[in-house]
Amino acid sequence: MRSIYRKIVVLGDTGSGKTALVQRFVRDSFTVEYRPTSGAMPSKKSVEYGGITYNLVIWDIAGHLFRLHPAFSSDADGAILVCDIARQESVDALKECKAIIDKKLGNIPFVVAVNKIDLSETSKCVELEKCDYTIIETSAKTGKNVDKLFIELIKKMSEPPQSES
Ligand SMILES: Nc1nc2c(ncn2[C@@H]2O[C@H](COP(=O)(O)OP(=O)(O)OP(=O)(O)O)[C@@H](O)[C@H]2O)c(=O)[nH]1
Ligand SMILES: [Mg+2]
Repeated sequence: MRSIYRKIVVLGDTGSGKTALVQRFVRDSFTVEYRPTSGAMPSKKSVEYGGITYNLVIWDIAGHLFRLHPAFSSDADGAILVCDIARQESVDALKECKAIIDKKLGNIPFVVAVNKIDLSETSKCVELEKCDYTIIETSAKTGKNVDKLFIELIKKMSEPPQSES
């Protein structure tokens, strides 16, 4: 089977659940206590999709660092932008993240995780749904849609690059 390497960056506001989503995906576990990420943490996982093995290196980047665009984001093949459905400032930060990606990383594939849907009664982020993004409602706590989130990004990374319009 063909095997390829892909680097993914996980970006978003502090406390939105980036580390929890990566931990759920890679180790299928969840930690209730909040331990802020201090820099950037790489994790590895291999996933099969469409007859190809994707060897993923997933960089979980501390929320307070996303504006700095440090070197660990620069050669990313794809991005996951995470917000916390219950906190408006994390939705605002997501939009800012997207603008930074556009400017600094160019037209790379990305998906949006509207996380912590286990805490929300509506489980819809109306504001983001107006944008033309691929939005996955996730819960790192229950595991809901976490595999789907990564598979959607792999799908996008396996498509030919979109031309800028
Ligand atoms: N209920 C619920 N809590 C969650 C979920 N995801 C994360 N949390 C909690 O939210 C807090 C922050 O999660 P983290 O994954 O550490 O957040 P982060 O985005 O990595 O934060 P920084 O590293 O500071 O940028 C922790 O207490 C987690 O247990 C979720 O889907 N549901
Ligand atoms: Mg973290």
